[in-house]
Amino acid sequence: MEAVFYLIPFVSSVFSMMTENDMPEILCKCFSEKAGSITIIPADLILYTCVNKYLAETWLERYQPPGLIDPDTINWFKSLGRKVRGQEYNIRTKRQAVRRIRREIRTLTDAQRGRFIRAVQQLKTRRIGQTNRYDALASAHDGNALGSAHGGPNFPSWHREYLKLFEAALQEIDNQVTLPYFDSRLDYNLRDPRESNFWGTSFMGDHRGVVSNGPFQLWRQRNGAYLERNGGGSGSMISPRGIRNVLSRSRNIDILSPWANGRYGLENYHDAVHIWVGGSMLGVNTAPSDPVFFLHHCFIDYVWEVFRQRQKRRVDPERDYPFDSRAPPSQAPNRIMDNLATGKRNIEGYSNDYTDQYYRYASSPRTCRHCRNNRYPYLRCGDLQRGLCSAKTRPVGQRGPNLRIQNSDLGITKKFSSTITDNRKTPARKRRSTGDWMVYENFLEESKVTKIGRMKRSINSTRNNTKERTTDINNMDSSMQNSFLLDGVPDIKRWVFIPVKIVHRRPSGLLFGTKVIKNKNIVDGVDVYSYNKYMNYTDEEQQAAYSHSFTSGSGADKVFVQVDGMSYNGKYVDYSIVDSRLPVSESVAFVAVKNPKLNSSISYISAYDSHGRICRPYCQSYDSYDSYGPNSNKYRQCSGVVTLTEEEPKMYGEDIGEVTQLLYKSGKEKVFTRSDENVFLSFYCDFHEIPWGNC
Ligand SMILES: [Cu+2]
Repeated sequence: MEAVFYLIPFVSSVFSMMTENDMPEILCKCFSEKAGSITIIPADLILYTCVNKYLAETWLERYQPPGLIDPDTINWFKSLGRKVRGQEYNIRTKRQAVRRIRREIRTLTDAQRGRFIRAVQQLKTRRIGQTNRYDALASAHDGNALGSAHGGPNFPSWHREYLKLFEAALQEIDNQVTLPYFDSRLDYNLRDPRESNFWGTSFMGDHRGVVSNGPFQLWRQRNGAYLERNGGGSGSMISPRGIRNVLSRSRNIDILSPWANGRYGLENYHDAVHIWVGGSMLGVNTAPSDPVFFLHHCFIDYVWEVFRQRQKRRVDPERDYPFDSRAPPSQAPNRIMDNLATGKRNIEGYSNDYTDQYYRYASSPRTCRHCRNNRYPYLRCGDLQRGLCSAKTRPVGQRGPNLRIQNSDLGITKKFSSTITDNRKTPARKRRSTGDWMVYENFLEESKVTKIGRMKRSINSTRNNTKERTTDINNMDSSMQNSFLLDGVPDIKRWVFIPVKIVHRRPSGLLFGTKVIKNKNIVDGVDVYSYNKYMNYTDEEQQAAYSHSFTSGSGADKVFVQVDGMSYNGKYVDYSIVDSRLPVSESVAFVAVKNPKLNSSISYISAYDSHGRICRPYCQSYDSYDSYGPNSNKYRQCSGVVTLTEEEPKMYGEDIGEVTQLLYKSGKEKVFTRSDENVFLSFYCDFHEIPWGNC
């Protein structure tokens, strides 16, 4: 249908086998609708929303999700639905509320948490139809539900029913279990949320790459890929201020997409956690493969419940289902919920029955009076100043195997120890930040600065000068894991690698520790790298960034490059390291796209930094080769949607070595010059302009 025309590549040049496409209309329209919010919310949230919208509307042309049509699964879902209703019936006849209580996972006893985790593990081992129960449930969050359960008024309702099914499935195994929630505000309040006990071995297990410890270690997704996380790349835990923003509204139309785009949008805050966890949680169709999904969504449901309770003073929450032509038609109030087989209509997810009959929430231990004196062994009064609880951190030994990669791990020590000896026996001094710090426009915290012209002041304000913002917290010590899932099969051979050039300009608001000494005195407010005549760029308006994100005092920072299959079902993310101290820093990232040998390989490639800001795509324009020669390396702004074909010249590599050869011709001396004519795509990260062109 609609999607057919995206599959016809727009051939801009016959010279290359990589060509630029026009941006699909769904994507382009979505970007231009939301572009106005880029100074309020990090643009990678807009990217996330719009890419998901495109993927939701085109899934049928791109792939067949497994497991949705399995009759055993459908019957089981129906029986779960009946069980939920049976519960309702019993309760009604006894006229007694025996609602189950859902609690924050850190407030459960070890025994309670253990039972919950064992029930989840049981779901994964007990079979249903062609698969196991866990995967059967996970598969419901795919296909039609991509579009009818996200980006609109049915987001909280569909997920409420979905969580209820999941909980009923747990209760089939252990009747005492309820679904706990993950209040990520408790982790936001940590200096570094990656250190939270939530990622400990008796909770969710580690967040670095393939999940290789904890109760879900080496789990497989329903398509055979490993369960993966890339914690703390970009994205954010949910800030207390963010929740206050949402709760300051009283109508669903003010907090739900597509009407609420900015700081009141519940789904935005939810998205930021999906991005923070990364890996399996990043793709909407793979997200429920991670049990974290259900705990995170349970918290979103908790927040929505608080919102609904507050609504009761003014509005009837059961009738406050916003719907108009801007919302996806599949989210019409009377349409049957997709994929859940319980026969409920979308609007029925707004019914009070859920929390009147089935469950209620124990309030979250947010403030210190709830978590003082070790009342809960996994929480502490972490933010004394504001009196807020935070998660405790994991023991250092539990923070993952690759926290520090030593040479011996790479097999290098042995090889060189006989020839190269290091006589310096003194241990390397642990570098700590000496007060390098930086500020960002507050995302997820209501900003005092909303107008472009006032940004300047915020950067120099005293509030932002707190020494608390140290820079030893950042994501520079973690790598990146991809699933290599492509059209349902995880295999690196289905992908090929392409080089992507990153040109990064120094963001504003940074101050590094290299002080300028002029005429015997320290010059305030500048460092050696910002003290120059080359660019006076640092005070200008720029895109919003996550408030809880930091740049290393060394200047090292990551720019992520993300690939989303436009003609296939696959996602790939990697990063390139840039030096944020420099006025301009350039580097190359390698990302994978669908192997063109497997037919149509159209990908949307985007780039964003670890603070959520988006870079602008540029494509090589070869049509100027007559006047400048073919190596002119002229780039012009483009959509980022590219088609890769098998035609010559080959602009991809089957592995990283082959791509490297594209950039540096073989030969001993030749590696000193990189030839960019084989780099089709480049990203310009100056964070100052709206990164998307007009439709
Ligand atoms: Cu979802």
